[in-house]
Amino acid sequence: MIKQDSIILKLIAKEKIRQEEGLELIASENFVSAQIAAATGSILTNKYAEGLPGKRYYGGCHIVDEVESLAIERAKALFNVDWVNVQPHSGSQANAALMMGVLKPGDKILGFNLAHGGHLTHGSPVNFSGKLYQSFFYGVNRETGRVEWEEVAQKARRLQPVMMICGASAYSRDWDYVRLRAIADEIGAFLWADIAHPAGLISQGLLNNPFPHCHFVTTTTHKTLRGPRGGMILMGKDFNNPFGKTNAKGMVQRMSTLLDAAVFPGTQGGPLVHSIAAKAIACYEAMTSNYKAYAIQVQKNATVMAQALMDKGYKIISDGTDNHLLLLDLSSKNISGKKAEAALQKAAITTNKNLIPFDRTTPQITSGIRLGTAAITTRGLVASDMLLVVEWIDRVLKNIENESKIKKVKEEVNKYMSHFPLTMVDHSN
Ligand code: DSN
Repeated sequence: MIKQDSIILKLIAKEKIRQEEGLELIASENFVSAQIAAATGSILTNKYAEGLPGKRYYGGCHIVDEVESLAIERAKALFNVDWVNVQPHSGSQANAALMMGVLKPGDKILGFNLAHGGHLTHGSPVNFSGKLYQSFFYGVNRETGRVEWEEVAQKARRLQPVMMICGASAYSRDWDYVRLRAIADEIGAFLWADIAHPAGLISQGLLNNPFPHCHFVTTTTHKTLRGPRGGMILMGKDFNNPFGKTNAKGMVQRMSTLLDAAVFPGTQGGPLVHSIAAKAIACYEAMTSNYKAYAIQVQKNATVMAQALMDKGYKIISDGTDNHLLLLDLSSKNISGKKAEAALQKAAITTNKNLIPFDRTTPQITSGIRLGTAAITTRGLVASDMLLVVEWIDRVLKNIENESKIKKVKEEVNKYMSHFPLTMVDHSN
């Protein structure tokens, strides 16, 4: 008989309390439904299933074939696309496979600067993407805090990258995929959108749709999409996704063979079937009216939170948000992101320190914090609650050295969140 690992079980129980009692504002986190948690913790984790449905390298895959086929079909229906690979273990793995499938080592890529809100896997020199490929970056305009498309066009013309990348981890504005595609076509580049953060909002038509314009799209499944930790690679419909100027019918199918091979055996071994099952459930949930209402509320909550912070005199990069997140610039308050994150954590408000564009500090210190509404909206908080959340943030930041005032905020947060128990989070219907 296997002895229970009481140490880890206790730690899980403690973490549950931390999640339940606190205010989760990390923009990339969310709370999954009971059925997604059950699938993630299911016996499907026991199965090896290298290959694709119907084409496996192991026996006994007939049931997991059904699981993966369902995940693929649901993801295709949710995003209205032609092709999906649901096997990437994470967003980074999806991006690694995509780049391996499309690029040769040494090819030029043009992505959004990590220091302005981009992602490590879009060419950062400390990441495989900046080591294997020649990476160049565009950023935001210093005055507007937004990506200016003409600046991107000028860079793209000068650098002639093989692939242009759009998408971000800490950028609160929408992307002009039509404009970016026109730039890509002008220089004969591929266009790739990484929608890891706003995927859930995009799936509900609340932000611009990348699929008709981008050759490739990658995403995670655990942020606004509210599924298990994991990634996917997708391609839009062939008829309006014509791969450069050739308008070649069948290109999606040809590229899909390359990309499937880039996932396995290119960059991964056996897929995580338990996670794929949970992705299937996430896509199912995301096609309900309940999820649509949730996504609308996420966006509304972020807009209200940004405005409430600005009303209290805080600077938000780009002066607002289109999506689920915002970047709070604390440079004029003389508080580092590191210090703000630590003080807020003492009040059970979880955030992450974040570089702001043109930051004068380092990624370990930073001049900002990133805030997101995906998780608190799942807990049930609505627009009027955002005023309270901002009040708490303001009180902590104004009393950053005052332990007793911060403790008082923590008590209020804990009490308030007890009305929104995690066990009540039910995404069904
Ligand atoms: N670490 C993720 C985020 O917080 O946005 C991106 O990979």
